Amino acid sequence: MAHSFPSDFLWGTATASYQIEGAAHEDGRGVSIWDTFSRTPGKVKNGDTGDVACDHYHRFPEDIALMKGLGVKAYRFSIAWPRLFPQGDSVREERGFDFYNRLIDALVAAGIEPMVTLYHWDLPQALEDRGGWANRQTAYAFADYAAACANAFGDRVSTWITLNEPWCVSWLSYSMGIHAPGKKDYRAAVAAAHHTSLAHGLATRSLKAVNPAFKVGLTVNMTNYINESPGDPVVDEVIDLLDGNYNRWWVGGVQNGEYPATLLAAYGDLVDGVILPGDMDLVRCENEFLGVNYYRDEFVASARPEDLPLRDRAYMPFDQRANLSLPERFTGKLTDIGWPVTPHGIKDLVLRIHREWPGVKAMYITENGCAYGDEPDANGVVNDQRRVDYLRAHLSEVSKAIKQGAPVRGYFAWSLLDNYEWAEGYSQRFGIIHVEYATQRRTIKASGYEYRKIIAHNAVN
Ligand code: IFM
Repeated sequence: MAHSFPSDFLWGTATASYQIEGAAHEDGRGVSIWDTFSRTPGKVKNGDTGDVACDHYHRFPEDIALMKGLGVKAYRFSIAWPRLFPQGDSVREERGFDFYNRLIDALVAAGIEPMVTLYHWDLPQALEDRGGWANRQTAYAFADYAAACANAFGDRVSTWITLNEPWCVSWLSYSMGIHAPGKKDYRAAVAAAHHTSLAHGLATRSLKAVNPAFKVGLTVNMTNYINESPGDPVVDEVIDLLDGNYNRWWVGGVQNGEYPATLLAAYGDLVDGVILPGDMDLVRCENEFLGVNYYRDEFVASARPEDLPLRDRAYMPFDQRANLSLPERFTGKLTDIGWPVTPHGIKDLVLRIHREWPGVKAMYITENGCAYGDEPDANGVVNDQRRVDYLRAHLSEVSKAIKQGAPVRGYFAWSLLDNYEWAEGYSQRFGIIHVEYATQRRTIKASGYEYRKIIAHNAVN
């Protein structure tokens, strides 16, 4: 059965600056927290850094030609803040602005809509040295940076994503210590969770002050928490807190000016002096869309004594009372990074968003994809059938959700290219285009050709 899409559905691909650009020391780019973190022994697999990555800084014309060949209509990329403002202050680096001008001009010339993410994790190190996202001032610095981008690129860019995955920016980075800056500080993570919300609200206003017709949204990573131990009240309670922490904090903040009450109670006095009077009026804002990144569902089960050693993953005190996503309990397929393949989850999620936050006018799936390590065969063909299956299955579910009323307006495959997968270094490949890092040779994978077909037919046939 064909799963079709509306005629104006926006087909895109997505990347992020630190993951693909390379040229880390060129044209006056300042040091970012990922330059520092990736050089900290033990933090990133094989000590990999983004110094060269996919060398997109020099090879973007080739990458745009590849996108054009696939029939891609829009490209979601991020701007590296330290390329424009190396110290995170008001001192500009014009060569950084020149790079993004060249990139945007080339996209427009190719008939591909540029969709800009302003923050995909490469914070100027100078700002981190003053507390990073745990410091309220970073939200204001971000709003100034957003205004500078709007003034520089707003004649050609009309759709803006403020931050990518604020949950990762706060919890993965300041509490779990897995991403830069690698802190394990619960208090700092709570502060970062609020300051990223505030940054979104402030930046939305500074973008709209430049052009009220801009379309502005936040991209959140969201999931469905599946209860594996129905009847255990502790699991119900933990799921409510996890869901509040991961799914409801940012969407509820932006839409309704409210954070989940049970979560605020769990954070207790950690929010005192962080959420200031009037803040929630700044966090709540008018947005044209919500960006949704979906990869997999999560499974939560009652704690078993034999699982205890695995529970060092817990990043919040309340998380210690149940087991989250233990892969050994999942009987379905896993991708190479160990994530369950749960395509129906993308439909459940967007329908939930539509139901619970009717104020969300439109959604873009700003990321969806999977890690599989398929390499070119003797004929140079990359037959990544598992990614073909993943793509088709998820898009079929998106099509069903749209038919059931979810206002999903576009889909961005993660990722255009194999790239730097953060703490996993280059060990995980998410691209629909293979990159041989030693030569920078690009090879369209079977999934890339499948995506081209889907775009051309506007349907999964
Ligand atoms: O590679 C990342 C991306 O930067 C943010 N979202 C998830 C992707 C896969 O882990």
